[in-house]
Amino acid sequence: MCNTCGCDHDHQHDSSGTRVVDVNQSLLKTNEEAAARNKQLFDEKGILAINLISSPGSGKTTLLEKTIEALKDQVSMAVLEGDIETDLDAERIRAKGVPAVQLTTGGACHLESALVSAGFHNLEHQLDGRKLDVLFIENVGNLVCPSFFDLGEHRRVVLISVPEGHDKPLKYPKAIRTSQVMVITKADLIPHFDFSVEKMKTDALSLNPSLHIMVTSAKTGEGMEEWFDFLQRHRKE
Ligand SMILES: Nc1nc2c(ncn2[C@@H]2O[C@H](COP(=O)(O)OP(=O)(O)O)[C@@H](O)[C@H]2O)c(=O)[nH]1
Ligand SMILES: [Mg+2]
Repeated sequence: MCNTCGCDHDHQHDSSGTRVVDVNQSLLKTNEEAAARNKQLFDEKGILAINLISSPGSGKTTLLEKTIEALKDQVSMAVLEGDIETDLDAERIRAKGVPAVQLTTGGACHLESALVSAGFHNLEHQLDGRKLDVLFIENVGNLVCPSFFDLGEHRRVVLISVPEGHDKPLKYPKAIRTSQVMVITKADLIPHFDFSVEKMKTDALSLNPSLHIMVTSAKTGEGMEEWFDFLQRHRKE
């Protein structure tokens, strides 16, 4: 119940008495409805949709490049690339021989379901009827905003790289709580940082006990098999 206006909703008012969170709630509700439609479409088409979230530079695009190299002959993949500007990441994916559509948010720090829907329809034209097994959605580099927006994905994967520090799960709890998988990336750099894998795992599991945690290095290949197995096990038949 709101103490300011006495209505049943749990919202806040600014200094002029105007309700401030209703707009956000309505935006989130609109997004959730579009996310449900996305998910239904992905289900109908037998596509496993994966939403990758992380800070800029944690290694999302690199993980996708390595995944494509390893699984291209067995798994049909495509990528929706979210960025504020440029189509540099989509170009990196296309260079590996996989269709990619760039979603530029024009300043927004996260992707929303309506943009994903538009991007997916664009992608379908490129696929020309070809069945897709896995759709990766690389979110805008940001560990905060993307956690609030369901895109209709089946699995949300949060990446945190070794140079970012092992304290990040506690500092960005929403990203950890809303993800099913956490990939610790750049494990090859552990010797160069004061980084405790155990501390990071313990903190992350304290926020989300069912989180599946992997430790990987795209550079050395460490842990990559576990990631590939995960994708193979969860793709739809
Ligand atoms: N040492 C090391 N560097 C990596 C690894 N994965 C990615 N990088 C580097 O991290 C930088 C950012 O990677 P990128 O995939 O573009 O991150 P994104 O912004 O999350 O998509 C690039 O210079 C990559 O070469 C890794 O496993 N080990
Ligand atoms: Mg990227």
